[in-house]
Amino acid sequence: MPIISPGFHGRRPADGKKLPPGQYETFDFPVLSAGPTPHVPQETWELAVIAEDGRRHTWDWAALLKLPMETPTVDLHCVTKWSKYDTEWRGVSLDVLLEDVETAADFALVHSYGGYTTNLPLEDLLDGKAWIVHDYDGQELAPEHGGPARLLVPHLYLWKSAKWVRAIELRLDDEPGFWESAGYHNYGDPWQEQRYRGD
Ligand SMILES: Nc1nc2c(c(=O)[nH]1)N[C@H]1C(S)=C(S)[C@@H](COP(=O)(O)O)O[C@H]1N2
Ligand SMILES: [Mo]
Repeated sequence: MPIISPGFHGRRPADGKKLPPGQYETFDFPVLSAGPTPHVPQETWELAVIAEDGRRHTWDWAALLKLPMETPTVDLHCVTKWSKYDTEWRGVSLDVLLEDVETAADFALVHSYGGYTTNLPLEDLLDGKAWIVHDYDGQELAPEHGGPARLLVPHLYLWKSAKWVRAIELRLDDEPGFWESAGYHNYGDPWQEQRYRGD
């Protein structure tokens, strides 16, 4: 029997950071989409934040670009076990988009062009933990990776980072999204290895 010490998860990324349990490091950028890539021109793109009372706050492409931008460098962890370290993005913090939204909601259901959805607690979108990004590695975000814009929530498994994001619905109750309804974990913390329901 091979001797493997507890907590050994294979190679460590070069900068000495740990990998979450069960993950391996990859250097390419796999594409994982549940359906075809929707074509969303910047000219017709719109992002809506919809409060629980139905009030909509919307941004078109020009309005998005006028907001203060951040350049997060983050690690990505996909439930299919690849992790990609030190990815560089450019986009708007959800703190900025939610600043003027009056809400008593505890949950968010994120909607994408093409019909994909994913849910998470609203607090996981706040306090510098999530962005709407439109630029990856110094280039406009490619359509297969979610361009024109995607949600980026790097502290949760990557299925929560909805590509082609269209709306963030704020809710008083928690409504499971696409993968969450199909048996994935409702929360999806990679450090707790919350891959599937019951983990
Ligand atoms: N709209 C949409 N967003 C999505 C998905 C999808 O199928 N549709 N797949 C999710 C999953 S499971 C993963 S792992 C990541 C993959 O992002 P990537 O293709 O840029 O690597 O996007 C997430 N966001
Ligand atoms: Mo995924």
